[in-house]
Amino acid sequence: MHTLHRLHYSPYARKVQRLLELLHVPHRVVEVPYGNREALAQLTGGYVYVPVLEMEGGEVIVESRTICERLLVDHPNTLVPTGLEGAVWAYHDYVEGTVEDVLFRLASPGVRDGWPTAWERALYTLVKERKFGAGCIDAWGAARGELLARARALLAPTVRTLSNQPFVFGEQPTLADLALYGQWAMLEASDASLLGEFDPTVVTHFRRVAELP
Ligand SMILES: N[C@@H](CCC(=O)N[C@@H](CS)C(=O)NCC(=O)O)C(=O)O
Repeated sequence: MHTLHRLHYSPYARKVQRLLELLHVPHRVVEVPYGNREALAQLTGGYVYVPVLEMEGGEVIVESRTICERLLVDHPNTLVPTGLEGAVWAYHDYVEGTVEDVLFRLASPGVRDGWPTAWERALYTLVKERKFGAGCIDAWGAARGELLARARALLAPTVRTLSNQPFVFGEQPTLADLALYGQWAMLEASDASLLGEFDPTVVTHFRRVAELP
């Protein structure tokens, strides 16, 4: 059985988890303690981000894009339909680049405040401040309205599409929907009310993808 190492709020890990479920791949999910990644570092040889997929045979794969590529090759599926490969992967990459760049800022204050220990809150803050500067998480909290407006504008074409059809590329789900699902899961993990502040279409899409058998 495969093992997925994840953090609950990680959009990349949640995308991989839903993919494992949709492909009906037997797996277990290990929640990595944010403040103690010793086991993860030992498993990977020092990589302490998530997701990490530990394959049944012992192979360890990091980077969610690489994990998805491998799972999609190993298990028959219709998540990257013939003829749409470029478009589906491009949309996936757009969500995890341009869209995530706004949404993680919206999610960060809630994710930080949700850690149960002072050490984890401090570590999360340190990781973000090393990259984005002192006080960045509080600044994003203060700019919530502006970030929401940017996110709404960015996602407006997607919302228009999803108000006319159930999934990004039509009647059937693709990897593009799983990438969006990961983002919705991150917002929900940060603050249960955040997702509802977008168009209700987004909430419906989140549920629709979450409930796919
Ligand atoms: N490009 C990587 C990104 C992985 C990544 O950034 N993971 C974040 C969670 S979303 C993480 O592990 N953060 C650990 C930390 O904040 O210390 C992927 O797609 O797997």
